Amino acid sequence: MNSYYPFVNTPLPYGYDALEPYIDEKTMHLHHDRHLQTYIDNLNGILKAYPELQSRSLEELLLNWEKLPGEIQVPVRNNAGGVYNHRFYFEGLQPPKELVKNQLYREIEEQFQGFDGFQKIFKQTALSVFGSGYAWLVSQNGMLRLLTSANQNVPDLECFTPVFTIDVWEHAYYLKHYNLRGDYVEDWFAVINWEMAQARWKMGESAATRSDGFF
Ligand code: MN3
Repeated sequence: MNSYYPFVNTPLPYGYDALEPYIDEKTMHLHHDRHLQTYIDNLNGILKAYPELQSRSLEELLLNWEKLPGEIQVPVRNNAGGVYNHRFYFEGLQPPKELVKNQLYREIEEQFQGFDGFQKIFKQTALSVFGSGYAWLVSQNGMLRLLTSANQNVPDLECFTPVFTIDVWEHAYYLKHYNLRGDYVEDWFAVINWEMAQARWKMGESAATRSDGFF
């Protein structure tokens, strides 16, 4: 996965149909090849006119968007966010397989009074996103927390380490689940990549930092 301009749409780490029957092939095609591609194209289009920003990583752009030239602050936030969030979402999934209860899974059980309790509260969180956005499991100083973000906003990467996320924009589920976001959330639980989630959780303490010398 490349993190610098020009950004390219790296292939999914599994087949488009690999998440069936939970997330359908057509949705994955449209979601990766069209929706994510559009954010990548838009971000490259913006940065084309700002060569001084082309050496900045995706994370740096997101952490420092308020220091960017005024006219591109919101477009960079939206489009770099769209790239980051979609990559994070897609890479956090895997074909359905038997659940291995790893350390992260057990930590969730402990911090949320059981896995069923966690699923319930995560689903409520995902349902609470008004309109389009994401629900996240993040860690902060060893504590797991649930967050939501609107549109293509990214959680504050300086404070939180994202562990996994669900895209609850309608384009992520409408073809299969219609308006039933809750059913999509339940299906999504079957395709979480627990090893990836655990690796992200463990990387937590090497969190990104805002750079004072951005300009
Ligand atoms: Mn999406």
